[in-house]
Amino acid sequence: MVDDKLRTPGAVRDAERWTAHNYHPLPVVISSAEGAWLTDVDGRRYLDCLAGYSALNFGHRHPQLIAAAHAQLDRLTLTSRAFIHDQFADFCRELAELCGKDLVLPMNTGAEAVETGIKVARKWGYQVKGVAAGQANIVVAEGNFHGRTTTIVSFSTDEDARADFGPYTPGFTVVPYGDLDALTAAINENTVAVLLEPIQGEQGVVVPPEGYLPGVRQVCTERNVLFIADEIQSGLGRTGATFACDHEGVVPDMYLLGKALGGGIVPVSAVAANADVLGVLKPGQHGSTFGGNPLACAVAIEVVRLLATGEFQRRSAELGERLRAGLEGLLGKGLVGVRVRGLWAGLDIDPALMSGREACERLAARGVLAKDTHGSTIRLAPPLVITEEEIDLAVAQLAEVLAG
Ligand code: IF1
Repeated sequence: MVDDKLRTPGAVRDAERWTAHNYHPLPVVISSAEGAWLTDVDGRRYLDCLAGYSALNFGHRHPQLIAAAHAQLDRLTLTSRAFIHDQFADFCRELAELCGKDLVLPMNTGAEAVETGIKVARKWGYQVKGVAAGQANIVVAEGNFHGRTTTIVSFSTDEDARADFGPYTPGFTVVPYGDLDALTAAINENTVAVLLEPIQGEQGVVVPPEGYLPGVRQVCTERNVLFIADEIQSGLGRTGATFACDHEGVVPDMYLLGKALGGGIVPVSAVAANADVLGVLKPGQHGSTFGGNPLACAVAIEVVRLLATGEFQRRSAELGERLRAGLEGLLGKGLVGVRVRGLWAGLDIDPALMSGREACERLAARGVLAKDTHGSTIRLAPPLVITEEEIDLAVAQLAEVLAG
């Protein structure tokens, strides 16, 4: 029986009427949120197991982050980089220190950080490494997801993301993810960088073989190639460490950061690298209107300070083990694959049972919101403020969905 007093159906119709259909969202209309919980327009509550694709690592409306935003809103929101503002140096310094790098270049979206990394690597290749003009090449991985610009989708291996957006940007070589020999063989005198997600998010939380990242680090050092780690989704506490690269003691030449850097409040992204790399950029050669704006810096400073305590990394590591135990208990009970790193899980559902989308629809009906990646794979990425009881709740609801 359809309850005609519900506001959701009308709100879903209105959204569909007035927007391009570049997404196929679940028919859930959120009106408020706090911590790990969302409330829809009809007052129904959901446990958030997507966290804005890892942009909400600190939960919805974290008090310390909201307070910083409110305070800055009442003082100064935008200057452009034509001038300096009083939050800028603290943000860049504290983020550089968190990364162990000399310099930070702030942007807004993850794709802008990726594009910045590509441009800096190419310029470094010509001006420092001595690559022939216009010949710079960057090695990337099959199954990559680095954003949606025309250059980035030029090296995507996902036809949905790439088809009919040509002509494509040249200068990229795609190799199988996790295959160090193939990556090494792809490096030549024109290679300026290797660009990788340390764990592939959209591919379904694919963790590379032990030793792969250290091997990439070594070959990049030996061949004078920049190792660019896209930690936009894997970074900032998600995997149980500050960066996913930390798990194998690997330090890339460039960290690409985004999503949670903005605390789930404002878009904030950044490239962190040493001066011998970021120093190739001179005034007028790169930038953006909102990159490094006062509001973004004020929020991101608090994000960096939350991470500096190590509390969220510890929570993610410890609670991630509880999540892993719960999910591995469902292997053979509807799950055919489980990959977990901290509070980040990729789950392969038996395709004979249901698709990832169907599983997410059924989870939503049970008050848990998650997102499928491809086919019958779903990703769980709750805010790192989730509790043990809430993890148990999510696993229990998934078990019920899989049991049919
Ligand atoms: C969508 C995917 C996730 C990212 C990594 C860069 C970016 C992303 C590792 C670009 C962004 C988002 C984009 C959003 C959905 C989501 C996503 F499904 F697209 F692939 F998380 F897995 N590097 N990922 O994950 O950052 O420009 O979006 O700020 O486009 O549908 P952005």
